Parts: sequence; structure tokens; C-alpha cells
Amino acid sequence: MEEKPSLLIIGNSNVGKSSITKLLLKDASAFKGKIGKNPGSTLLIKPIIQKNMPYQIVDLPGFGYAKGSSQRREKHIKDLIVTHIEKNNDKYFYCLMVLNILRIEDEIKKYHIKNLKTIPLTFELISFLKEFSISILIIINKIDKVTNLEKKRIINLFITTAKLYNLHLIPINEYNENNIMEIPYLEFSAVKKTNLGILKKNIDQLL
Ligand SMILES: Nc1nc2c(ncn2[C@@H]2O[C@H](COP(=O)(O)OP(=O)(O)O)[C@@H](O)[C@H]2O)c(=O)[nH]1
Ligand SMILES: [Mg+2]
Repeated sequence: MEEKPSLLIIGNSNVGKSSITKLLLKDASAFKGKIGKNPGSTLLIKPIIQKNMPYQIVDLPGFGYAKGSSQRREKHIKDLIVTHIEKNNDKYFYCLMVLNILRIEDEIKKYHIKNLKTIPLTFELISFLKEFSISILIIINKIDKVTNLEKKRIINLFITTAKLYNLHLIPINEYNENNIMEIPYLEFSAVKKTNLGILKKNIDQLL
């Protein structure tokens, strides 16, 4: 049987990958993945395949900060992701990179403002994925947890910092796919289903 095209969902533990996966499935009740359980345990790379869906979903842990994880384990996860993407990038038609809006500022402070020698792992991961020709969408999740003003401030900081790493983030509704420099992002809430329609439409367009 022909393998279905794969959608890659990548992000640190607890950002909402399983919640978003569940929203995309045709039959959510058949979803075995646990939401909010075992943070950082998603080391198993096993696609979620459903009969009535035109694509399959692969959920991968992100680089860095799984709760309570050792540096050795983090290095191991990073190697695993790098190897997986180097080997399998041609299977993926789209990559959703999920971020928790509440963690963006922390990461920038720790790895950019306070230490100019390090790169925030999010930017490292985006740059790495861009080397392959997989289309990327950055999902800024959990926007229901911040005020509108906070949301604007954090996203502005994110965009401004990304520019310093040569990454040009642009709201998905302004994104021009012919400009290979641009990377689209979408404000999202898996709990409130904010912009779920836009997300589904974009996935369908790329299939
Ligand atoms: N407030 C809020 N909570 C969310 C959202 N998305 C996920 N969560 C919660 O965040 C926790 C982790 O979600 P999960 O999908 O398991 O994250 P994963 O580890 O990336 O797979 C769970 O308690 C979810 O209910 C969101 O958009 N808003
Ligand atoms: Mg999960």
C-alpha cells in the first residue's frame, strides 16, 4: 500500500502537540495519545494513521527543555530528531512547529539576551528545517492564556529576535509562498480552537 504523505508536528513537551493532533484527526475518539501526560516521553516515532484521512501525523519532541530531563537526554533527543529529519524529510509535506506563547520570552532571555554565544533552540530548529524543502508553519499556541497586549508584545519580541538570526516571520495571512525567506506563523489556541479553520485550510492546500 502506498504510504500517505506525512504531517510533522514538532515542539517541546507540553506546548500542545497532542491537543493539536487530536483537533486534526477525523476520528478523535480513536486517538490513543495522551494529552498532558508524561511530558518528554514522546521518543517513539510512530505515525498516527487513520483510514479516512488523506495524510498521517508524526509527532516529534522538540529540542531542549523537557521537564526534569538531563543534558545527556536532551542531546539524545536532539540527535534523534536530526537523524530522523535527515533520513525522512522527503516524506513530509508540511511541518507544524508548535510553541507555547508563555515560554517564548524565557527562551529568548536565556539563550539570546543573557548569553550572546548561544542560539535559542527554536531558531536553531527552524533554520535546520529550512535546509530541507519542507514547508514550515509556526504555531504560537495557548494564546488564550495571555491578554491581547501581552500577545502583541511577545510576538513582536519573537519576530524582532528572529530577524537577528536571519529568519523572517510573517503572519500567515500576509505570507507570500514565493518568497523563500519568509516563514509563516499562526496565533492559535487548541483549547479555544482559535484559528483551527485556517490551520486545516492550509494543510489541505499543501496536500
Ligand atoms: N490554555 C491552553 N492550554 C492548552 C492549549 N493547548 C494545550 N493545552 C494544555 O497544555 C497541556 C499539554 O498539552 P499536550 O497537548 O499534551 O502537549 P504536548 O506535550 O506538546 O503533546 C495540557 O494540559 C493541555 O490541555 C491551549 O491552546 N491553551
Ligand atoms: Mg504529547
